Amino acid sequence: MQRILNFINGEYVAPVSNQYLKGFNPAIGAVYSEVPDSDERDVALAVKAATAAFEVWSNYTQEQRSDILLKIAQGIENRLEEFALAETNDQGKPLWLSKVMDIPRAVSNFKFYATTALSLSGEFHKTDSQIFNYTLRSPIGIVGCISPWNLPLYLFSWKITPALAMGNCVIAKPSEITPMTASMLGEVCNAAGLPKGVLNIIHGLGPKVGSSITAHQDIKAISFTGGTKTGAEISRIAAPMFKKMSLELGGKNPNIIFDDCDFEKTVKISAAAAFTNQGEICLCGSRIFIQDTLYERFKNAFVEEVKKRKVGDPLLDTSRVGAIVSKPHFEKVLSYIALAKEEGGSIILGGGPVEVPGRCKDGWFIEPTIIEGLAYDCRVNREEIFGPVVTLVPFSTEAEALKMANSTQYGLACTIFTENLSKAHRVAAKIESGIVWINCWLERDLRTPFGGVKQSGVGREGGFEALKFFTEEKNVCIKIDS
Ligand code: TXE
Repeated sequence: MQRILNFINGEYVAPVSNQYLKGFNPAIGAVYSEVPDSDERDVALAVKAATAAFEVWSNYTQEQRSDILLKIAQGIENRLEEFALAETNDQGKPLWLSKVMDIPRAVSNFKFYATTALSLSGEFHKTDSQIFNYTLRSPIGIVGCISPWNLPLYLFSWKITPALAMGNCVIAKPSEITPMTASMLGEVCNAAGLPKGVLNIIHGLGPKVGSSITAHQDIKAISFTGGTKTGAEISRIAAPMFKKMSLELGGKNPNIIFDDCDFEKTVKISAAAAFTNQGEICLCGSRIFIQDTLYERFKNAFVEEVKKRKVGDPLLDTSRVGAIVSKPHFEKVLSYIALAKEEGGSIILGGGPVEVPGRCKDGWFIEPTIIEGLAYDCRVNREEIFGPVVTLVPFSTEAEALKMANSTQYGLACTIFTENLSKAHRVAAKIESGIVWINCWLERDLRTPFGGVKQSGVGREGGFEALKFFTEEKNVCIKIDS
């Protein structure tokens, strides 16, 4: 049984409560770790450490901070296999995916912000020959970073690295469902020379210790990724305290396929967009809209392509779909498949749990599921399922596709497949989302603004956006007497 501890002031310490939550390995459906059940007392200790550290860290030069972040990146890279296995055991995703996506991206996040921070410049405006304006940018102070269970270290690092790069101290809370790799990061930070108290990692329940972070008066900004409902709860506490907030929330992303698409490529990319990471990525294309002239051909080819995505033991390289992250989420996803039948849908592939033999016989696995025959505005097509479940909906005109695609409360990402450039740009401009991929999916340039509209979030991460979020800007105007 692995006991996880909080990482406060550069040391691994037990929660003040000395109480622990059960940590599960979803592939075997069994408890394998203990997770601190922290509360506001642990937050208070972390804030004390962060306050003392801020004076030191904020006075490091940008280059000194960047050097340490680059050492942390190298430290993770040196232990990539170990981090990847820990991620898979905690989250249930295939090990090969942890190795090629999650952990390498965490390394890239540290490298990217370590280097991008070196080129963030201020502004200068010359009003006239005697009046000049320049901006000064300073760290906010102590910030809170709260991250989810689907891409644990990938998103944990995506939040803390811009904050650290700009001289802030961080109180970070990973999901209690997938705490392992965040916990391991503490020792890498110590080895890299990150001063103690700069990064504090606290584990525990969202409504308990997560809300204590949100509510703490000395924590001046909150960066959150998770469910829309949780985002609203965080806002309810933080908004009246005038805290800066970056909220990356849910999605119900449309994948719009026109009959003039590159067919083979579209089928393959649509399958990846639907089922990568068991469909547990906020950017997954879970509502597939196909032009009616292509519908039957696409449906048949898509089913055949998805059949290749074998569900299995995440430790096996042959497994394309791993375990669902938790029993409650497993049941939530199955409940939506049941709802789809009630709403008149037809299950054309999958539709239930999978018995994986051997060590995974008690694990939580669901077949990649494809549903057709649902109204575009039914609950299954409006609500975020966040699992290996997609729907197919035909459309006839571009206008109808846009109407259906834009019909949900979400607006995070969209994929469009067409070889007609004018149509691609026209549809991209009219889609209500923060991110649009044309003839591709999940191609990521970390310099680009990342985030959604409507109930998919507030603000943008990525590039200079994230660095500016974690700083305050001051304009200084000087008049020189003639
Ligand atoms: O997320 P939660 P969950 C969606 C997906 C999923 C749903 C809920 O639909 O089914 O959100 O997933 C912490 N104050 N996404 O329950 O609850 C919590 O401990 C402060 C999309 O995992 O939002 C965890 O660290 N913190 C998303 C983090 O918030 C609170 C990825 C996320 O947990 C809190 C994951 C509170 N009151 C889920 N309640 C994406 N956009 O990628 C919880 N937390």
